[in-house]
Amino acid sequence: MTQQAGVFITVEGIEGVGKTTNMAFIQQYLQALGVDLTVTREPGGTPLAEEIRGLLLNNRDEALNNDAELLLVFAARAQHLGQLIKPTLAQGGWVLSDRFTDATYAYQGGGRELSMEMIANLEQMVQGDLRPNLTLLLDVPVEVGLSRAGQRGELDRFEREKQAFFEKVRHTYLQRAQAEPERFCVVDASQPLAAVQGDIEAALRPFLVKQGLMDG
Ligand code: Z5A
Repeated sequence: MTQQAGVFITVEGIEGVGKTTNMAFIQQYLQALGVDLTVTREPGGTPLAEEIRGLLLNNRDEALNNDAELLLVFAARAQHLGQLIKPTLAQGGWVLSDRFTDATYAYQGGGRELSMEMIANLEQMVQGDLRPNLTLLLDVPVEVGLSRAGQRGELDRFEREKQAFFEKVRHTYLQRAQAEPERFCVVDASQPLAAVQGDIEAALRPFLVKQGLMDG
């Protein structure tokens, strides 16, 4: 658990799970309770980190080396932490981020099969002891996520991966949620949107009670 003054919430899941849709719902829900909220995303969140996001997501002729991909993810994160996340938390603000380091374990560790130990070392180097206070993992079977994501326009570099890649990503996310049940809430995001949002609200409530924002 982090020692910062503010609160750090992350939303995770495979492509097409509905993160963008539900981030907006969570934002409205928290702001209605009077939370001073900063909403951000990874990779990205600052102008420079958004440039690194472009390097990670855009398709190009030269293949991106897996180690280079991992280091770019953490370079963007170091910038995001230094410029936005840490200063906001230090001032007692709340940060809601669309993805964070669980995505690195899932995509680079699970999907690309890079060493989890190497990721843990980079996590410690870049973040120190800072970890999210709450992580909402939106979970759907891979076929559902890919079919939802496939209805959008051109596919980015990750979206071009095959189903087996996303099965490993999903499996790693679920393993991490099982290993840290006090931090993670897993929501079945294959349900109709209203039911997903009902479950998100139910997952947030005990956390908000603990933060003193709601009565138990
Ligand atoms: N990445 C990485 O490799 N390592 C890292 O450390 C980090 C990231 C941090 C960018 O992420 C990429 O970066 C990501 C991993 C990698 N891979 N990809 N691709 P991203 O978060 O920007 O990209 P994304 O995963 O594709 O997210 P997205 O585009 O924002 O999709 P989404 O937020 O999960 O879904 P959505 O846009 O909200 O919903 C998709 C569609 O489904 C849309 O039409 C909705 O209306 C619909 N939808 C949503 N919920 C429902 C329900 N419940 N029922 C029916 N339809 C629904």
